[in-house]
Amino acid sequence: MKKLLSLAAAALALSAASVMPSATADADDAGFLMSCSFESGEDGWSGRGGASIETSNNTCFDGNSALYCSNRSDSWNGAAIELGNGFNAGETYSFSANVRYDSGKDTSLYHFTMQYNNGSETNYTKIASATIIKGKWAQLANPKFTIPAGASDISVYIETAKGTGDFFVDDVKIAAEGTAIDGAKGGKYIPGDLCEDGVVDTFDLICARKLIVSPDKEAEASVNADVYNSSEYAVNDLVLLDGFISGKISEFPDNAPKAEVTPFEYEANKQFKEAPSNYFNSCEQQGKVTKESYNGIRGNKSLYVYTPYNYDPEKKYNIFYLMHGGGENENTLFFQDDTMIQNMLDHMIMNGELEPLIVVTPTFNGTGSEAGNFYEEFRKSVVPFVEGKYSTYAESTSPEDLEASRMHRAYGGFSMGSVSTWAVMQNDLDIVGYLMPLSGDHWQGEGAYGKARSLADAVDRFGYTNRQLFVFAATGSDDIAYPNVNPQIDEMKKMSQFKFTSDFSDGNFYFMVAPGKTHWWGYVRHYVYDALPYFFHETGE
Ligand code: FER
Repeated sequence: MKKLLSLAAAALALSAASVMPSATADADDAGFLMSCSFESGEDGWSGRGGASIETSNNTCFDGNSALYCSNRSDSWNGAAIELGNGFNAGETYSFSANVRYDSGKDTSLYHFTMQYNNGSETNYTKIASATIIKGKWAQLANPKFTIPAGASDISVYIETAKGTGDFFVDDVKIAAEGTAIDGAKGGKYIPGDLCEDGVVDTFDLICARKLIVSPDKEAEASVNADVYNSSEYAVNDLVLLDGFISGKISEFPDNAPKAEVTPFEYEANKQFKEAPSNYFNSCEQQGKVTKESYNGIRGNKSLYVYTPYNYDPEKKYNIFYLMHGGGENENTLFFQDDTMIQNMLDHMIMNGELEPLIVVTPTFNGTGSEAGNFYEEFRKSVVPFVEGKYSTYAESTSPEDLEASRMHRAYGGFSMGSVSTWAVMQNDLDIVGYLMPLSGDHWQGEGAYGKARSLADAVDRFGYTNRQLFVFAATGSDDIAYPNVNPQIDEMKKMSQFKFTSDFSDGNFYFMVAPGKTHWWGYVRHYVYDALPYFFHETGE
C-alpha cells in the first residue's frame, strides 16, 4: 500500500559529532569488513544525538544480546558507528543491519543511514529503509551501496522516519560489493505478504486460506494479512488478496480509519476582528520556534518551525506554511514587533480557539527563487524536509502520502507571499487543501478574468470539486493590493469551482475585507487570527 518503503527526505541537522571509536575495514574470518554482534560489548557504537545505547539480553536476532537504543528525543537520534580507514569514498559495499522495536504503533519506518562530509558540509544518504512490524526482527540491507565520491568523516546509523521509540539493533555487517548477507527474514510491513518473504504471490494465498480457518487467527495474523486495513483479519481480506494475486485488482483499498472531523461553528459571513492585544505578549503555555536548514532544489536555505506547547512527535498535527512578503524573509513572522505570531498562536491554542498545529515560515528568497515559482521548491524540498522530520498527517513524504494528507495542510502568505499562495493553488493543489492569500493577487492570467480562469482551470485539471479545496482570502479596504485582488475575487465568484461563503461546510471560498486597513503585517496578522480557525475541519470527500 501507500506507506511501503517510502523514504523521508531528511537532511537532518546533527548536533553531536561526538568522538566515536571507529570500525576499520579488515576482512575478518567470515569475510566481513565490519561485523558487530554486540555479544561482548557495544562494538564501537555510540548514541546519536541525545540517545543512549547499551547491550541488552532482553531480545536478540542472533547469539545472546543486541544493542538497545533508548532516550531518543528526535527521530534522527539513534545508534551510530564511525567507519574508519579502509572504507573508501566512491567504492561500493554490501551493508546489512537487523532492527526490532517492541512498543508504539503497529508499524514504523526505519532507516539505515550514512552521514558524511562532502568537503564543505555534512550530508546524509539512506543506505536502506523499511517499514517494520512491531515485535519482529527485520533486515535493512543494501548489497550494492556506493559511498559517495569525496566523502570523509563517514558514519552509519539507525534512525526512524518519525517518533522517538526505543529499538534494538543486532548483527550489523559490511562486506564486499554484492555479498548477500544473512539477516532477519520477514518482519516488514508489506500488505498481502503473509509469508513475509518480500513478495505477494500464491504462497501468501495458501497461508491466507489456512489462516482464515484457524481458531486462533486473531493471534496468528500479522498486519500483512489485514490487507483491508480494518484492524482485523476477516474473509474480505482473503477475497481481496485473491483478487490481487489473480490480477483483478491492482491495489488494496485503504480502509484506514479516517480522522474524526472536529465540529466547528462557522460564520457564513466572517467579519474582521482583531486578536486581543495581550495575544502578542508571551504566553504561559509557549510553543517552540526552531530554526531549520535544508538543502533543497534552490540550495541551502533556512526556515522556522513553530511546534505547539506540549508537541508530541507521536501525535499528528495539521500544518500551516506562512510566507512573508517582498523584501522580507523567514525571520519576519516570529521576530518583529509587528508580527510575533507565535505568541498569538500560543494564546489561540491555550484558549481552545485553534487546535494545536505546526506553523512553518519558509522563504522564497535566494538562488533564483521568486515568489511565483516557490511552489516548485515547496513541493520538492520544503514539504518533504519538514514533514519527514515533524509529525504531520503525512504517513511518509511520498507523493501519494502527501496527497492523502492534503486536507491537513495549508498555505498562506502576505503580499508577494500571497502571490506565492495563488501559485501554490495553481500548481500544488494535490498536496494542499487550504489556502490563505492575504493582500496580494494572482500573477498568472490576463486581467481579472484570466487570473480567476487559471485558478478554476487548475481545480479542474487536478480533478477536485468545490468540496475539496478551501480558500480564505483577506485584505484591507485601504490596502494597496485591494484594487488588484477585488476584481479577481469578483471573477472567481462567477465560477462553479468556487462557492462564496466563509461557512466551509457549505462553500469553499471567501474574501474578508478589513475596513480601513493598509498593507502591513500589523494588520495582516489579525487576518490570520480570523481565518486560521476556519481551516482543517473538512474531509475533502
Ligand atoms: C499585489 C501583490 C503583491 C500587490 C503588491 C504585491 C499592490 C507586492 C508588492 C511588493 O512586494 O513590492 O496585489 O498590490
